[in-house]
Amino acid sequence: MNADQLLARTLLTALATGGVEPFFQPIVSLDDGHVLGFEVLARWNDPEQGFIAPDRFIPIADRFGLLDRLLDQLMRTAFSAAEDWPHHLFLGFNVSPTQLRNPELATRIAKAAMDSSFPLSRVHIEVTESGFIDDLTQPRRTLDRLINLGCMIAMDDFGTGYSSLTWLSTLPFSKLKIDASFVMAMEEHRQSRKIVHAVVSLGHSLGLAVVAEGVETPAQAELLRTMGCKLAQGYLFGRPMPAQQVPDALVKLTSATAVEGLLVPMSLELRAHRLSESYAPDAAVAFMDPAGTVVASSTAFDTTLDSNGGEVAGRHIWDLIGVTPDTMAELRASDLLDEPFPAFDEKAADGSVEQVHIRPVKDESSELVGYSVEFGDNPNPAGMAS
Ligand code: G
Ligand code: G
Ligand code: MN
Repeated sequence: MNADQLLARTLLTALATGGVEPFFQPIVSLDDGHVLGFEVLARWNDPEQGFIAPDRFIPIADRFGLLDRLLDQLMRTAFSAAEDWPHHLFLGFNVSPTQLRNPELATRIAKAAMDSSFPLSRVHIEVTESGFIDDLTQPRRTLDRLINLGCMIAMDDFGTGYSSLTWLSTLPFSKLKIDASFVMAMEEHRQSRKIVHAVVSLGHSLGLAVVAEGVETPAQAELLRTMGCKLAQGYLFGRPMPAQQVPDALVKLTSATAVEGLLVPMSLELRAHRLSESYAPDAAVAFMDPAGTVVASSTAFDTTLDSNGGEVAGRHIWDLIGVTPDTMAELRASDLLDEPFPAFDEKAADGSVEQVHIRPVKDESSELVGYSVEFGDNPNPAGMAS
């Protein structure tokens, strides 16, 4: 018996004795960070061999025909664990293309859900386009049956397979998951950014929900949001976790501060960072959020206000220069009327008098994200054509 056969045999035993456990990774809304559901991922901790990576045992399970048992086991455990979780959450299960050829698959899934009284409308099926399949007749039939039962079908790892577009046009998907490799390369590589953007648009134009996988940084989340991507999954929001940790994670991910920490202030900071690159290095400029809190400032800005160069980020603008909290409303009004907010004079720390310009900063969809505050006489600095 070779190593693979041995592993398959150990896996078979593990499946019978509950040695393979479902882990849950949150899938969140990029609009507000709320959890919409979880992807269920198999984790195998063997008493003798320790943790065995899915990348090792999934292909073996596939080759030895054990994936249906694995799915059955994961579903039953996951449905039972999810009994007390909020009832709007979906669970997404991975199904390999070979499993779709099995005419019994839909029945087995329906039975597992019904035995646990878990609504099939909360069952999502993620199909990886991992192998070449020439005949899509039975896969299509299986997916149609699952849809009739109320399940939602997702195309997993989009962009990495052999014939993504053929699959997309032939099989009844309603969700598309962009492969993590594109998302992770997005900040570094323009090409990946363009691919992700194009895939988001493609998905939406086909009426599909689009999920970005592998989101690890707030900057990636922000980029995805500006691209119109509404759903995301990745370490930034949560790693795959055992069922016991899910209730706590739901509380954390739902609390307003967590959501802000993940998405909102970073978005302006990132924007401020980008904008500041379009200014001269010695420009005295700061960025504040729509409520008047400074989120970023240049060194020149800090020293103009305070010759010691004390940090101003985090402070209210009215504590720093001669405006009042009411100024925020005036700023909003002049923006609505499309009128520039009048420049005013401000006494600098060194005693000189300089003009201050406050201008709105907009995102790609013309939403107000904050204001720039700049010392100097330049009424129209480069890079402010936001
Ligand atoms: O966490 P991650 O290392 O779980 O998973 C690695 C790979 O294994 C991924 O491609 C994932 O889709 C796959 N995988 C994880 N769990 C399952 C499962 O239950 N069934 C199938 N078919 N694939 C799985
Ligand atoms: O192939 P599929 O998309 O089903 O697999 C999901 C895989 O991606 C799992 O192995 C999961 O552990 C992994 N994963 C999920 N989020 C992240 C992430 O933010 N970064 C990395 N590197 N992997 C992730
Ligand atoms: Mn998946």
